Amino acid sequence: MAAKRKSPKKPAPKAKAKKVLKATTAIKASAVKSAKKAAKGAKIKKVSGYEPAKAKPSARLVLYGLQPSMPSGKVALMLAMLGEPYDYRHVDLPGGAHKTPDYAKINRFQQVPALVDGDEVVVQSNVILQYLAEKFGKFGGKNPAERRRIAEWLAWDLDRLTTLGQVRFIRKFLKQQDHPALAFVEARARAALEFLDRHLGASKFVAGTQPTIADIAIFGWIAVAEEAGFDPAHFPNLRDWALRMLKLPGVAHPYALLPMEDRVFA
Ligand SMILES: N[C@@H](CCC(=O)N[C@@H](CS)C(=O)NCC(=O)O)C(=O)O
Repeated sequence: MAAKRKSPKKPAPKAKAKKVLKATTAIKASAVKSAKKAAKGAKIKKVSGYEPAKAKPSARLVLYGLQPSMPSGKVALMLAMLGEPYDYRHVDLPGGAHKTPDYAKINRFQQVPALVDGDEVVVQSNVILQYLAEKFGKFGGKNPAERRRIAEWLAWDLDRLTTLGQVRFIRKFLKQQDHPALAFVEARARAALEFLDRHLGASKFVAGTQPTIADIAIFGWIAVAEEAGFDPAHFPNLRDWALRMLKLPGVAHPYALLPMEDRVFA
């Protein structure tokens, strides 16, 4: 079903601005609600080290990640939408946990996320999404043409929207507002958001009328766009899409999906 097209950059009139503000608050409120729910339902299990070589592979999925990492958040979102139980391993990136030889055995790129499924180890967030979509037969497209369309968006996400993550990294984590790369990546991220906002003015979900892993890959970046310095009020179609996403079972703000410690999601 085609949603009504809206102008992406038009300054919001007074009534509209109020709606935008409300919508943003709704996203945040939903994040808090789902964080509380997650905290109540999940059992905490302390695990030391990374256990890469198990004699008998675990029957449960194991996700290695870090809460502020949106590539990790995408996979957590997918698992939450699938309603799949999994073991979560917090990887202390600031402490250099990803640089240890044990972790390198799990992810040769020494990054988060990584997903272990028995004997299978899958890395690179969008590849993990494709793996899970195939394994569970959900959110991956119904035919080769749909799967290709979704793969195009996954490639675009990594090529263009990831620049939003680079802006966020420079501003929020490096705290370097005069970093020499900032203007370049910021212009790319803004162009990507404007493009996506125009697209979502005419499409209910990213790759068509149904939610897919294309939406799941993109959602996390949009949820933290403010942390990169982008005002959600400038992207009304994106905001409406995010609210549509939040109505789907399992969807929550990425910060609400992953804790800062190991956990068992039953
Ligand atoms: N293309 C990778 C990017 C993963 C990535 O950039 N992970 C970051 C955290 S958000 C990381 O592990 N950084 C540590 C490093 O690269 O040394 C994916 O989508 O999985």
